[in-house]
Amino acid sequence: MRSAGDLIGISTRKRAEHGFDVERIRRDFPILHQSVFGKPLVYLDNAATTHKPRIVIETVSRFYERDNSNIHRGLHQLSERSTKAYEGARVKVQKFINAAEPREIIFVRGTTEAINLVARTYGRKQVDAGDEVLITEMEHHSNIVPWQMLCEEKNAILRVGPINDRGELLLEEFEKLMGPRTKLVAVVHLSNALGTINPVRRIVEMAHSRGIPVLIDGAQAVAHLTVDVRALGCDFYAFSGHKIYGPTGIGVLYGKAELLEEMPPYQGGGDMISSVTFEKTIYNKLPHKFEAGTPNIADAIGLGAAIGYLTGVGLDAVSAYESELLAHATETIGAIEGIRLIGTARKKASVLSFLIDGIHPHDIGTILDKEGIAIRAGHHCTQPLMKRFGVPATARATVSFYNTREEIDALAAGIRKVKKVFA
Ligand code: C6P
Repeated sequence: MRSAGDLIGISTRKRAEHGFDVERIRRDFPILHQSVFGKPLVYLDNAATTHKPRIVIETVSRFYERDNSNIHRGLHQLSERSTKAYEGARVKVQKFINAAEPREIIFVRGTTEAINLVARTYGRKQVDAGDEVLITEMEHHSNIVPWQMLCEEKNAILRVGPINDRGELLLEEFEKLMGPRTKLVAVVHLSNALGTINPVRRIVEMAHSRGIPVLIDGAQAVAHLTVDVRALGCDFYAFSGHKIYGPTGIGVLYGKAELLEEMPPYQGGGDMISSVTFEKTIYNKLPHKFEAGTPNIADAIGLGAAIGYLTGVGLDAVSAYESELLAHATETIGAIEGIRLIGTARKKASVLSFLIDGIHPHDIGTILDKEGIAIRAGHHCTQPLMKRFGVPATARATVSFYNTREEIDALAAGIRKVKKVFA
C-alpha cells in the first residue's frame, strides 16, 4: 500500500532540518498509511489521541504471546517476567519525567483518574469548609469537575484564575487568588483547546512561597515538551499514555513521595495491602498502596515502549519540528478570509483552534472528514473556556511530529472547500 505521504507527494526536500526525517518516522506508524473516502488520511486530531508506533503494538502483542501473567503474586516464571516488565515500565516513566524514585509513579487509567485520585485522597484529607482550590479558566473538565465535587462535599470554594483574549493566564490576577485558605493549585500545562503553554515553573514558585501544593495536568504537555518534575518542583503531575503514543487505559500520576506517604489509599482491594484482618488492614508501601487490584499490565508495558520510542526520536527535535508545523499552520490557515483563531498565546504548542464565519465547527469537521482530514470539532471538554470566548465550539487541528507541511496545506485546501460549499 502506498503511504499517505507518497499520495500527497512528500519529497525528500521536505525532510525536517531538525535531526529527524518525517518520512522515516511515518513508516513507524502503520495506521497512517491508509485512505479515507478515497483520500490519503490526514490525521490532525492528536490532542484527542495519538497513533501508536509499531514498537508499541508489537510490545503489547508480544507480552500476551509470551509473558502474560498476573504480577506481584505468582512464583512462576511468567509472573516473574510480567512483574519485571511492569516495574521496568515504571522506571522508564520515572526517568522520562525525572522523578526522584520509581515509587513516586502511580499507574492509573489516565489523566482523569489521576486527578480524581488526588481529589479523593489528598483533597478529602486536606480541604475543609471554607478552604479553596484554585484552577484556571482554561482547564479541561477533568481538572474542574473533581475539584467541584470535592468543594461541594466539603463546602469549600473553587476559585478560577482569569485569562486574556489571547488565551494567556493573567499571572498577577492568578497570584492574587492564592490566599491563606488555598489548599491546592491545579493547573493545565498545555491547554488542549488553545495550545497555551502555562508558566508552570513560575506558578509552582508562587504557590510554594505560600506553602500551597501544585498539581499539573500534563495530559497534552508530555507529548510535546520535555517535562522534568523536579525542575518544575510540582507536587503532582498527571498524564495519559494514549496521548503520548502509548495505549489507552493507562496513565500516570506522579506525586512527591512525602505527600503520597501521607495520603489515604484511593481504592481498597488486592495488592494495596500489607496485611488484612477483619479488624484492621495495614496498607502496602508506595506505589502499591494506590494500585488496588490487577492493574493494566500490558498497557503499562506498552507505555514504557512508547516512552522509549519518543525518547529515541528526542523531545527537543519533536518540539522544534512541531513548532515549525504549527507556525506554518497558523500562517496559512490564519490568512484565509473569514477565519478566526481561538488561542493566540505567545507560548503555544500543537493546537490550532479556529472558527469560520457563519459555518458551524461540526460542519467544518464533517466536510473535512470527506476529504480524509481528521480534526476535532466541539467544546473539547472545556465548556467554561468556550463560554469565556463566547463560542459554543471550535474546529481544532492538533499536530504531531508525524505530520507534514503538506498535510497542513491539505487542511488549508480543505478549509477553502468548506467555504465554497457554504458560499
Ligand atoms: N483531552 C482532547 O481531545 P483522559 O481522557 O483522562 O486521557 O484525558 C483527559 C484530559 C485532561 N486534561 C487535558 C488537558 C486533556 O486534553 C484531556 C483529554 C482530549 O482534548 C479528550 S477530551
